[in-house]
Amino acid sequence: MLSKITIWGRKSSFNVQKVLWTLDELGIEYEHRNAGGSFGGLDDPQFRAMNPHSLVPVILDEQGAVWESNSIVRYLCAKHSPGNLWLEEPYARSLADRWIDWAATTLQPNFMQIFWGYYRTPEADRNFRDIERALDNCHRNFRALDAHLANNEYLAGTHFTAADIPAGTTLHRYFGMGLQVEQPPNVLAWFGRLQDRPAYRRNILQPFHDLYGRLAF
Ligand SMILES: N[C@@H](CCC(=O)N[C@@H](CS)C(=O)NCC(=O)O)C(=O)O
Repeated sequence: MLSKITIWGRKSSFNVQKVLWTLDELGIEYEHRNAGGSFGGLDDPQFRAMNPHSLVPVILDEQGAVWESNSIVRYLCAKHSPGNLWLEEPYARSLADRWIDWAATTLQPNFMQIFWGYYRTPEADRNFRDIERALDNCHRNFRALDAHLANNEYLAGTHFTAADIPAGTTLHRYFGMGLQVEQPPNVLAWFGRLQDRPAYRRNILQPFHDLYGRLAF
C-alpha cells in the first residue's frame, strides 16, 4: 500500500538527495524505497512505466509519477508551498527559475565532472587535464554565484526558496572533496545559512567518503 508520497532512489545519489531535502523542508510524510545502484530495479517494467529513462529519483503521489530531480523540486514546492518556497508572481518566479536552470545546465555538469573525474575515479585512472578544466569552470561558476550572493541572502532574494535547492545540494560535496578549491566568502556564508536548516543537515550533510575511488554505485 503506498503512503501519500513515495520516492524511489538510493540516498547516495546527489539528485535523490535534492528531493529528500525538499520533502523534509515541506514537512511531507513519505515512503522511501531504495532503487538504483546496487539496489537495482530501474529496468523493472513497473519502474520503467513511471520513468521511461530508468533513472532515479522518481516520486509518485495521488496524481501520478514525476521524474527529473529539478522538475520534482518545482512540482513539490508549487503544490505544497505556493507563495513561499514557490514564488508565484511571474517575475519573482523567474528569479528562482534562472538559478534552478543554471544549476542543471551549468553548475551541476561542471561539478559532476570533478566529482566523478576526481573523487570517484581511482587515482591511477584520473585525467588531470579534464579535472583542471572542470575546476576552472566551477571556480568561474562559484565566483558568479558569489557576486549574486553579495546582495542577496538567498538565490531568489530575501528568503529560502526552491531556487536554493539544486545549487545548494552541490556545496557539501564540492567543499568536502579534499581538492584545493576557491573559498568564495558569500557562497560560504550562504552554505552556513543552509546548514542551519534541519532538513539540509539531515539529507545533504551526509558522509560520502565510501564513494572515494569507487566508480560502482
Ligand atoms: N537529470 C536527471 C538525472 C538522473 C540520474 O542520472 N540519476 C542517476 C543517479 S544520480 C541514476 O539513476 N543512475 C543509475 C543508478 O543509480 O543506478 C535528474 O536530475 O533526475
